[in-house]
Amino acid sequence: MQTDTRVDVFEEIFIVFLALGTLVGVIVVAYTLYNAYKYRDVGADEDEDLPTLGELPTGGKGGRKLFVSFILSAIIVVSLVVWTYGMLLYVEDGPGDNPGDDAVEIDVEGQAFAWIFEYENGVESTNTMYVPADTPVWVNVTSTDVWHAFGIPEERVKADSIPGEYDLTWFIADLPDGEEEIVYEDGIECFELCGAGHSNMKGDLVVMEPDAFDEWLEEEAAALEEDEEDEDDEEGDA
Ligand SMILES: [Cu+2]
Repeated sequence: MQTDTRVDVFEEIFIVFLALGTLVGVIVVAYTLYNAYKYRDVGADEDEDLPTLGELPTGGKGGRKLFVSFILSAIIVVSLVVWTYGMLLYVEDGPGDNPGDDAVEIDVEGQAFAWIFEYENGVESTNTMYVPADTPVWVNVTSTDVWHAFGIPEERVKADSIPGEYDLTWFIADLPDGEEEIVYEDGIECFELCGAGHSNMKGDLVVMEPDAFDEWLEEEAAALEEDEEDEDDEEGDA
């Protein structure tokens, strides 16, 4: 099953609004021009029965055109609202379960002025986030000091990074055809003015093949274990 990414959803919304807006715009302008031409001033005949000042217009057919245009507009607007709301609920709730079994969870911690990422097996990375492609990635965002905002414009992701609060959101990163890995340099940014280093509070997003991601995660975990063992040894020697 092909799951929509956030990028897909927002692109779809954009295209539907653009197409409908263009269609309605073309119809309105064309109809206006048509009427402007149809009722153009061709010079009135002397004996024509012209309306006089203060005379009420007649022949409006009970406002049928007005009624039809109003109903049409209402149908378009209401359908757009309902449809967009549904799409945004999907963006809010994520694909399938929240988070599903196939998903990857990453804890994100903002701190002045860096991003710390912690993966499910305890591995951490700073300012570089590694994610598997075509997999729902759930990020749980918080902060250790002041208010930040975690954002990845490329993936249409933004979440509050606030001390004591956890903002859960998700995304699915695509890998361009034939690519095994793609790096979005400075693809991660802070979107809340948080201090002197705010504009440097950036990170890279690395999208990898799922197998490569698992491998990387295991390697990092093994390295972590070795480090800990070394530390234990040193403590033992002392
Ligand atoms: Cu910040």
